[in-house]
Amino acid sequence: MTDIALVTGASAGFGIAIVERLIADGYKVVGAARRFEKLQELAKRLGEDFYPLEMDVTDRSSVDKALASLPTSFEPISLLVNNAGLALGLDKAYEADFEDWLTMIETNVIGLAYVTRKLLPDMVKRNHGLIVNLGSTAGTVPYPGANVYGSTKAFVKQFSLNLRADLAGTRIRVSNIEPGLCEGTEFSNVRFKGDDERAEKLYEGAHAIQAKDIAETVSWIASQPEHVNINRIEIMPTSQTFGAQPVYRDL
Ligand code: 8X3
Repeated sequence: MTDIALVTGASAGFGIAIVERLIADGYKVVGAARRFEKLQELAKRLGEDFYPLEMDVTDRSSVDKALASLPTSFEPISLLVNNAGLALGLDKAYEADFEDWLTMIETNVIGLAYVTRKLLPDMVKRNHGLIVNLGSTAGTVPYPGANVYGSTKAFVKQFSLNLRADLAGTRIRVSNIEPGLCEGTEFSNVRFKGDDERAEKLYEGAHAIQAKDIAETVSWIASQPEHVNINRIEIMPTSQTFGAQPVYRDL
């Protein structure tokens, strides 16, 4: 039987690349996102192995309604890719927009937790399933301006590991992919609120990770035999490394 995947945030960047890769791997894929027109464009291109699902992960009733509306040919979900997420702003905590913080928490933390909580019981009942979360190096490495964004990704990392603890004795697997600098997505355009020039500058000469690299990683995780669980994968472009910890003297 063909396994069915659900990818959140499927209307852009990583989401599209992951959907395309999973279909190429033989999955039937439900692509969920708020922007239904974008999903419909994808559906035209991807054909009958793709099901476009209008769903806002930050709105629990939208998630309930969307999941309840899935046709039987796109159930049950065996692979959940929690890709929906965003960064907003790079301002210091004492200057950042609190609404941005709420949006990040609602999407990256509450949305991810809710979709997971909705789909997990059925996976446990069938004793079959894989959840792949999209974390970030920002969930481990602090940097100026990452304040709430990095903290939401730290949640995603620890939630992934804690799910593993709860799923002991089952065949359900959970992985967290933690990318560093990635380009070719809307990530920085969203973070910098439409300042596309600033977003573009960030990637100049950086040879950053591409969406297809992340899709490849999801595909590799999903292709592991059922006795293998990849807990975490941290991926950076070769051009990105770590810096010294600054010390400001005589403050
Ligand atoms: C994306 C990586 O460095 O912009 O999560 O936080 S970074």
